[in-house]
Amino acid sequence: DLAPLRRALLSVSDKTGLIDLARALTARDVELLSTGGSAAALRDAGLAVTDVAEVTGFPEMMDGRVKTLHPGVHGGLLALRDDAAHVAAMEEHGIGPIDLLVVNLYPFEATVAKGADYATAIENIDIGGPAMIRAAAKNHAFVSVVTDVQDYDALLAELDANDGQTTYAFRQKLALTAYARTGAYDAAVSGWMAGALGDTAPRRRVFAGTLAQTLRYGENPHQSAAFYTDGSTKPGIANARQLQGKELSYNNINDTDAAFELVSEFSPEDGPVCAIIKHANPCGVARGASLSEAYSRAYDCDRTSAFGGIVALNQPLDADTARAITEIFTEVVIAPGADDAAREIFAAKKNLRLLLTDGLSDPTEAGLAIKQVSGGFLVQDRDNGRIGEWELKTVTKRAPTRDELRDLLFAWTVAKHVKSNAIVYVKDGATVGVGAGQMSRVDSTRIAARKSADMAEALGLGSPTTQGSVVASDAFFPFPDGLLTAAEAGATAVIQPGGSMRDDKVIEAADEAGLAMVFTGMRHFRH
Ligand code: 93A
Repeated sequence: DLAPLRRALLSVSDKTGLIDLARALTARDVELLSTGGSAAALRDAGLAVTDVAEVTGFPEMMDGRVKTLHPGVHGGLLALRDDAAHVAAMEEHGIGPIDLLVVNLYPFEATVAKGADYATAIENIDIGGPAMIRAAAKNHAFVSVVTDVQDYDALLAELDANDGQTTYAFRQKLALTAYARTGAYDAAVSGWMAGALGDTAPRRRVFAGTLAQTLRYGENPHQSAAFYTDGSTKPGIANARQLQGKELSYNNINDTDAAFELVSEFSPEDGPVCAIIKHANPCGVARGASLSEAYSRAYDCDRTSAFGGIVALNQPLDADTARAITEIFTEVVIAPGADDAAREIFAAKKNLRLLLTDGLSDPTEAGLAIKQVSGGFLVQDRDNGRIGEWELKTVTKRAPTRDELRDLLFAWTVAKHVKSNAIVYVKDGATVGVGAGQMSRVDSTRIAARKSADMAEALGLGSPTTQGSVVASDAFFPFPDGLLTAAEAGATAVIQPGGSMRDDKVIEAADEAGLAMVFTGMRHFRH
């Protein structure tokens, strides 16, 4: 057991809670050491404080770049109190022990998030803070280190419960938090530099995020879970404002992200688009003359699956659309905005979650996709590939008509967001059949067509909705069978990457069936 805390060093950029904490420490006869701005704040509050400059014998210098980097500080943090030689060194050099370190770092992440210029970002890289945090955390056998304003209360409660000291277990936890903080901090610096230099190669990146939210549970109730943000300030799930409804679950976050990333492929200038997502796959995506029409056409693709789904819109939610959405059970709606009338309609549905993003995400933006495997991470560039109409290669005798071409590109864009093997039938700017996540491409083709036929029957239509549709495949058809299944279902045109060993056979089959087929030369696997 350690003697009660006697000496603390407080050096914080975020002064939240500082005075209350310092007061509570003073009341316990803890001597306060502090750096420039923190010391001034403490003095303003009438508290007694010793300047670190007095401890180091040096003034803070070089615009504050060198304040605490001195044996007078680091010796006091690192000395082993039960080691005679360490204690002798402290005495010889006039170094007093520091029992508690309270530091929060220069706000590097917030500074770069605000779009600071290069020099400002560099100036906001904290050096002395992380050095002290790492020193104190290493010496957690004797020293408590607090790096999070949220932990001030817990620290005081711990002191109350343990005669003015912390327990070893508590200090261990603080040390763990401290190293997580300095690790994330340097990761943020490295990530910012990668962006600033335009060098986002996965091999030079480290990954660390900031804990944004502890989730009630993970994918299943027996899995604990949390949400970490990477510091991005762009529109998207991490920065969406939730206006109403219960807290998002792990699956909600995953599905809502999938929905929003998909709908963000469609610029608002190209007209309203709605995507409905279940289990991270779209069960309906459609354009409409109005937003509510886009919603109802997306809904008509697969009404059964849309129940309890996630709805994403590429334009602000309006009253008509809000009314249509509230007719069935929906988990989450995400949109760039919502007008007052729409908000009012939603307000009556307390459980419906509404998220606003103030914009769409940029599908062409570079980024990283990270996946965990046993014992490691797989890292790749985000799939920001897009195909323009001019890049398509017609490989059949018949070229697609204008209408077919428009639908082919729509189907291709949707297929990019469907788990492989992905097959997407589209007619008049609306999906009419989606086949997702099958181990065989021909199965995806069949399932999508069958679901479409079921839907046509439910809607009381005479013929399957795939009649006169076009079809997209996220990867090449290895054999003609999948393509012929689509032709049988009534598809008239096909978009796929091409590149199979048997492309000639597949093209021959397409010609025989009177299909128009274009190759993209780009694949969109999504596993
Ligand atoms: O520029 S620094 O890296 N050099 C230092 O020696 C140093 N020591 C503490 N920044 C340093 N700090 C940081 O100053 C702390 O991490 C904290 O964020 C900030 C507190 O400064 P002030 O008390 O003057 O507001």
